[in-house]
Amino acid sequence: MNKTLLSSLTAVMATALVTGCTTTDDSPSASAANNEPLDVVIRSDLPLRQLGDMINLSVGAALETRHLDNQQFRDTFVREFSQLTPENEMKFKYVQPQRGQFDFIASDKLVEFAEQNDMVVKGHALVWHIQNPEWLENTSWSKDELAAVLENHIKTVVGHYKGRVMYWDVVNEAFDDQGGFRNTLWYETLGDDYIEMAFRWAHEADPDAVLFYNDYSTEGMTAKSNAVYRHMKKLLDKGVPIHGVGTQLHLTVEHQISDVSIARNIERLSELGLDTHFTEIDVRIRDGNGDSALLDQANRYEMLAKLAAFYPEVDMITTWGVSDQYSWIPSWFTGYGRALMFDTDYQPKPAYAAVSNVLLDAATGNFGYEPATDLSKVGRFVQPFNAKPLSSAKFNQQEVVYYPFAYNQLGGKQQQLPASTTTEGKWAVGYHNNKLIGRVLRKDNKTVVDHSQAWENDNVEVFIRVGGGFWQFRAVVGQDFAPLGFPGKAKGEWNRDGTQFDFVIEFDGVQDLVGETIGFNIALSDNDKNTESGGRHAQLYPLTGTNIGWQGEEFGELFMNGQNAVVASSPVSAPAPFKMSRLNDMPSGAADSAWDQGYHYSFAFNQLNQADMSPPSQSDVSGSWQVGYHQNWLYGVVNRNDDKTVTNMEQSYQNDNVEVFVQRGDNTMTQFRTVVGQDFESVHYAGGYFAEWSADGSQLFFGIELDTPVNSGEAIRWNIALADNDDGQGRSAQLYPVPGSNIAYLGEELTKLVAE
Ligand code: 9MR
Repeated sequence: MNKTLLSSLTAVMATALVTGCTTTDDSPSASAANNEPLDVVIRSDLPLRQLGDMINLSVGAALETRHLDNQQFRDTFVREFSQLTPENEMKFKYVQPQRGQFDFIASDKLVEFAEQNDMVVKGHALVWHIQNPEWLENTSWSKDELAAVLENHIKTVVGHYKGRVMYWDVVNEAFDDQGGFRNTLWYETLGDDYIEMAFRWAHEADPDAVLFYNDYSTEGMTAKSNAVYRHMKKLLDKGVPIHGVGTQLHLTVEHQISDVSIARNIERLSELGLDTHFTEIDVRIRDGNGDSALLDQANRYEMLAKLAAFYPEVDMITTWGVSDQYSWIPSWFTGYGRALMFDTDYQPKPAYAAVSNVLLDAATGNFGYEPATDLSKVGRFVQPFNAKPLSSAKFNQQEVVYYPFAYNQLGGKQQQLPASTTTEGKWAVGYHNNKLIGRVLRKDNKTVVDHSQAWENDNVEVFIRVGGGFWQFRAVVGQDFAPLGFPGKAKGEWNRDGTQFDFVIEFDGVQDLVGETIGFNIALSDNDKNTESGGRHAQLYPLTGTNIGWQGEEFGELFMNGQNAVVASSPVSAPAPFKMSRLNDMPSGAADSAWDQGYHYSFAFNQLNQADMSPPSQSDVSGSWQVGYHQNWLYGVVNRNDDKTVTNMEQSYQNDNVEVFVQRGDNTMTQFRTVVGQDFESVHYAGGYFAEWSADGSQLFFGIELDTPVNSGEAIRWNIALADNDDGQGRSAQLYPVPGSNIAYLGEELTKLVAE
């Protein structure tokens, strides 16, 4: 490579890195939402409640009376918030501890406190399946008796606060995650009519009260939010007095929820005349995660504040607590905490700054945000791999995320992992300033390094694409990267037995990689033949594809997580999609020979372990999947290896199961679940569906009917997961074909399946 070309490549690369111009986004609004660096300096002197008042937004928090004894808590709450939700003390168990005996002592205190401090109150919650008194739970009620109990409860409580409590969560969490009615004490005896009755009785008791349905996992377009939408529409058509839907938003920092999905849900509820409230916001952080997690958290808060500021239909947002000193999170989610906007010393966190700045901009006419309206604009169908910031220029395995080598791109249609005895491995990349610092861990029963063609030897290859250029770095086992025309520095080093490879790629002309999303891929090659008698049988990548990384194609993405870093709002590289093959007939089952011709893919990423997504050992649990289509049906096969099958958990998702996520065109996403040995659970879905397991649970054959025939070349949004529970406690693994944060059930992080 000549010198001029070399320096111009450096320039291309440097510009791309410095300006972030590696993205092409035809939707400016989407990039305004996600792409600007986060501002953690609080720009306004005004507290949140005043900023909120300027745009007709109530900003509130949940609390208990005991918290008010703490001066710091009380000062912060009164200064910053204009809305109060009783976290527990208005629930059935507390206001009617004995049948017919109401106790309003605690809840009265909260309502009086709100009145003294000019706050609006949202009563929470009239009807729920949790926190009910024993007398209610332990009696077997007739339908009429239970209806009378509920009517008396609602009318007494709402009547007691008539004119003082303006908003009510009338019914809480009435749907399950699949979109069916949750089987609760209310539903068991009263059927779904209790929802309608509850709203009517609340309205009779206070015709001026604003009445809400409240639930979780309903913020975006999900099976559950579909069910809520449908049911609200049905009740409104019957004239039931419902005024809004609350969505709770108990999130984790790992969730990369898109504003687009939330926006669409707000809009469809608005078409029914319903407001949306964000009712129980918190964003929990794993203990031990560093400051960058606070910034990720601030990003989630910022997105919610933007949506609230943008939509007049969102006129109340409530955090589930005030400070990290008092929060339900640590006792409910072991190992998590720090979910709120104030820390345990009542200092505002970056999340506070993010919300304050959004409200300030909205109040002063400097608000450029507009949510994209089209889901297809979010073109990312594999989550970017995460490179975490390293505290020094040394690889530190406590600070990175491990990912598996998941697909054999040399296998043609047999893309699934070969048996673990031939080769397997995992890799992780971090960064420090301008250096990418990575490690590959490799297991291989036979090392071949003396082939005359370097690429036929056992080796590791790293592919990066930045701006206009791409580079391939190759290190044969035992050797450094072969020299190539890379305008920075690259160095690789193997340990003595070839089980560990450490590398550093240093970019010239850039100070710090933080916030960059670059094209990336990495491969582990295996040759098991004797010298010169043949080539590699496996080249394993974290992504499916056709082994054309060396031609600059089929790159994934690597995101430099860290301070102020936000993933580029549209993909910088497009990995190859998964493929479904055309079938001439409906297959007779998992053994049908038609499947031999199809694409086989791995279940490779354990989304339950966000620090090491590589799957457990193949004998513990492993599997492959494939999909074909015939006319308007999708058919699929799953091969499953599992040393222990658990199917007796009460929560069906905690059992060994397979979940399939399908979203076609403008339809909403449907999640299908089949526990090993059983048919798909029933879901709200217009078409047919079935799941059949072999007697030993090692093979699943399934079918899903679509509304119209599949067209060749058509892409559907898709995901599939294999869950494993080994000890009857909780699942140890949930394996997907792509990395992510286990939120496919929210309609998020779906991948792409293209018809051959
Ligand atoms: O934060 C509440 C916690 O103190 C209670 O112990 C718990 C009981 O289940 O309820 C918590 O609040 C819930 C709210 O009422 C409804 N949505 C989910 C909230 C978190 O579980």
